[in-house]
Amino acid sequence: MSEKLIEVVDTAGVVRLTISRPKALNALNSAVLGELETVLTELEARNDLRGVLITGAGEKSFVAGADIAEMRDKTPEEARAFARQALRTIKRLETLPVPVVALVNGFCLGGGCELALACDWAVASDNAVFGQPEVLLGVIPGFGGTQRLPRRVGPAMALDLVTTGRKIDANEALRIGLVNRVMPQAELEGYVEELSKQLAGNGPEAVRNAKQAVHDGMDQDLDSALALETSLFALGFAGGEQKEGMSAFLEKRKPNF
Ligand code: CO8
Repeated sequence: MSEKLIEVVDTAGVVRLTISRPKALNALNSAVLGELETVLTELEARNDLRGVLITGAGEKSFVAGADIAEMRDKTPEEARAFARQALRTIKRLETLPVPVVALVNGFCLGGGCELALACDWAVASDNAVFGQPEVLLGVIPGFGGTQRLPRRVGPAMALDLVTTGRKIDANEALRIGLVNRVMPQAELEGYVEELSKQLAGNGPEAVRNAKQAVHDGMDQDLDSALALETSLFALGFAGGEQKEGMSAFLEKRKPNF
C-alpha cells in the first residue's frame, strides 16, 4: 500500500492533519490536494468534530509551496484546473464548522502560506519562514494569496510580500499579524496538547456558532453582522449546552459538554 500523504490523528474530536511529503518539503501536488479533499469530506460529515490542526511532516517545512516540478509544463488551462482544485480544497478547509489552526513548523512559502492563510489562525515555530515567492518563478500566487493575504495583513504589506517575493521570519510574521504566536519548535507539541484540551472541553455548539458569526459577519455590513450575532447568541439558549455551562458556573463545578 502506498504511504499516506495526509496523516490523520484524532484526539477526542480534535483532528491533527500532517501533510507528509518530506522529501519535497511537503510541496502540494494534485495527489496531496486530492487526499486532503478526501479527508475533508470525512471531517465535514462528523458531528463530533471539535477542531482541526494542520501541520507539515518533519522539522524543516510546513509546506514549501505548490509543486514546481508538477507545474512547470502545464498549459494555461491545466494551470487553471490545478489552481481551482487547490482553491476548492483550501476553501473546504476554511469552511469546516470548527476552528482550524495552522501549526507552521518551518518553510511556509507560496501555496503553503496560502494554506495557512485559509486557517482561522496560525502558530509558528521560531524557525518558520514565510513568503509568497511566486514572482521569482514568473507567476503570481494562485491558491488565494492575492486575496487572503491583504485581508489578513492589509494591502500594503501584502503587495510588499507578493511583488518582491521576499521571505520573512517568524517574528516579522507575528508583527504583521500573519501568525498569532511564535514559539520554539520543541514547544509546539505542548501548545497542541493545551489547545486540543481547550477545544475538546468548550461548548461545541458555542464554538461552532462563534466561528460562524465571525466568518459570515466579515462579509456583511456591521448592522447585518450584529443581527447575525444576536441570532446565533439566542440560538445558544435553545439547546442544553448553555444551561449546563451556566449551571456549572453557579454550582462551582466543571461543565460537562
Ligand atoms: N515544489 C517542488 N519541490 C520542491 C519545492 C516545491 N515548491 N520546494 C522544495 N522542493 C524540493 C526540492 O526540489 C528538493 O528536491 P530534491 O531533493 O529532489 O532536489 C527538496 O524539496 C529539498 O529542497 P531544497 O534542496 O531546495 O532545500 P533547501 O533547504 O536548500 O531550500 C527552500 C529550501 C528555500 C524552501 C527551497 O526548496 C525553495 O525555495 N523551494 C521553493 C519555494 C517556492 O518557490 N514556493 C512557491 C512555489 S509556487 C506556489 O506555491 C504558487 C502556487 C500557485 C499555483 C497556481 C496554479 C497553477
